[in-house]
Amino acid sequence: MENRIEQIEAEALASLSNASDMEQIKSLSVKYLGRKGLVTLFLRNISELPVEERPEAGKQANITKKRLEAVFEEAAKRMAAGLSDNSGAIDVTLPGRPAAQGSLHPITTTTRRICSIFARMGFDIAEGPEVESDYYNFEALNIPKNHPARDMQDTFYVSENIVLRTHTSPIQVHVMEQNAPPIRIVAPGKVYRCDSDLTHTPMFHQVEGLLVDEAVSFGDLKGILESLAHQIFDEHIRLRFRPSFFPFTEPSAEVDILCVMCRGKGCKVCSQTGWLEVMGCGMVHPAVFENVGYNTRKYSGFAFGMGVERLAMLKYGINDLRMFFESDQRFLRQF
Ligand code: 2NL
Repeated sequence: MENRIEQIEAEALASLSNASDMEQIKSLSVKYLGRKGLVTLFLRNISELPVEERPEAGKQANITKKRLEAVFEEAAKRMAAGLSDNSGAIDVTLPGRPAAQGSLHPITTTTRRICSIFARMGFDIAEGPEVESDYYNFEALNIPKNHPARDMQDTFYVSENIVLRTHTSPIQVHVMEQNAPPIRIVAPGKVYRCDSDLTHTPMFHQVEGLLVDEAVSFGDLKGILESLAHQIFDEHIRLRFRPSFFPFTEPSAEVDILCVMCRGKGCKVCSQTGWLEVMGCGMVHPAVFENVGYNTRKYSGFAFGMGVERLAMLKYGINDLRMFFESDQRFLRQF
């Protein structure tokens, strides 16, 4: 008779392992554990067994009943949770969950593009800290103590002598301090200005460049920047150099490109001028060279700086700076 209850249990477990929906689990539960179920009937009929067999048979049947109750409950739970394979194994034939594909931020793409264009022209990529001393951010670059760029309204001060860099130029000062000419570097990175409105964000991205060697001319600078503009926009794009002022370059110039929207006819994007300002540049001021210990009679150099957000907006036709900072999937997915 002990064999009979073992038989019932084995049969119940085998049937359960083939059950493929909740309906089947429930009907098996009724078949074995219900009021007229096989286990229930077995227990009820124990009184008909020979007296000496009853205690052992009762004990066995109760163990089986408990075990089956637990197994049925677990199977029902797993089925309800959508784990249809109630044997506990993983169904390797199920298709995998699709992995969402990310994409690079347009600022990253644009920065990398600019850097790779310069890398092909023989420039190294240099990086540096975003928190800088007043000396590297201003003093070494010939920005005097009373210069408007140092005002509290433009610069985030960490303490009296420590600032969030307002440009990536300090990277180049570090490189010049530690290396003799010739120098050919581009310095990409985040920069910070205490400024926030429709066209300014407190953090934005810059790429600056520096080339120092013997007999470097403004003509070299023009050639390099023209090549850059041709590669970023197109080979027919025209450049215009307008005289300007930066404390760290002399002479200095602002670089315009022919408006990429209207090709010079005049439109909303270029404020009817036909030109777009895209960067600043110039020949490195001798005072900067003196600060890093370079011989100003032997060496000359040029430097330039551009805002990555502005270039990316022109390149991709984005008309709202804030799009770059909102992490909106519908915007980012397009790149
Ligand atoms: C702009 C203008 C510029 C520089 C950056 C530079 C760096 C060193 C020495 C001299 Cl170490 N100059 N950088 C020069 C001219 C212009 O940036 O409009 N940036 C967004």
